[in-house]
Amino acid sequence: MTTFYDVFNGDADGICALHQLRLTDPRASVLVTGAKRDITLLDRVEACRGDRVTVLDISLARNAAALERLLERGASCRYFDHHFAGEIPRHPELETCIDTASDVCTSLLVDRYLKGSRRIWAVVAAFGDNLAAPARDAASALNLNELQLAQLQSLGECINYNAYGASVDDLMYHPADLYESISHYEDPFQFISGEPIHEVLRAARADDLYRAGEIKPTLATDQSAIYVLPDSAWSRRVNGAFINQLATVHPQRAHAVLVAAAKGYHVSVRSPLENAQGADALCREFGGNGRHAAAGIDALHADDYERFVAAFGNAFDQI
Ligand SMILES: [Mn+2]
Repeated sequence: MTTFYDVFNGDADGICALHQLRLTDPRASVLVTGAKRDITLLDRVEACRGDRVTVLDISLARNAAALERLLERGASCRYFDHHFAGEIPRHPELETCIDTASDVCTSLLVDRYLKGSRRIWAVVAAFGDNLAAPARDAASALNLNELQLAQLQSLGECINYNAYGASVDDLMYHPADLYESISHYEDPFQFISGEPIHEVLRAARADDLYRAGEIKPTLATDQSAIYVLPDSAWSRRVNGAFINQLATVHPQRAHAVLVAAAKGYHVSVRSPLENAQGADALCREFGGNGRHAAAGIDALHADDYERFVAAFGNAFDQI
């Protein structure tokens, strides 16, 4: 008996990528997901010969050992992602669709793979990943009006907001449950009106953004700004939405949002939207990872704070 495993990032991009695939090819599957920062998800999969594993929106570089183990056991794997991959292994049972360009997300790669058949969910995901221009490009063939586009943008942002937290305990909905609710809807507008989820998340996100908006930057120039949020659940939930909002309001500026934690900080970095480069290289210097446009550091030690501030300035203030 073949068991199907669907392994996906718990954010809008991961959920919408899976939704597109399963609308096209419905399967009962084992769902493996978590908070956005739970990216070593392949470790949790116990697949063996004949099983089929689909992996969505988690870095291959961070899952390479687990992937190799699954392939050695005889499972076949399909891998869609837009994060830094490192060396991509070659194996007859591995199919990869990996593109780290700054204007794609995993759901747009799945859209390409499915030749646009579930395009509207890729639009939701691209908005969720703060890729508004690619989202609008992808939507251009769908004949949507501005109000509909705004609803899809809000849905993407809300699903994305739900994925932020130190662990799934911080989240309003477990991403597997959220996917399950969405999986019943081919039409995102029917999901918005048929379930309370969008409204619950929209209100919570607005509250959290209001609190974040009260915080003054620790450092701000024309080219970069750093914000430090307190050690609290609302900070951990909102930091992604907050940094995406900052990036949109100041497209020429790079941003870092630090959330205080027990021994230091959780860090999110966005390159300037108008020059989406540098975030990943900066974060890798401090043990983090990500994409050219958006990257992060799970645990920046408090002692490294000054060094990080200097490196952030070097990366973005002299372009
Ligand atoms: Mn993504």
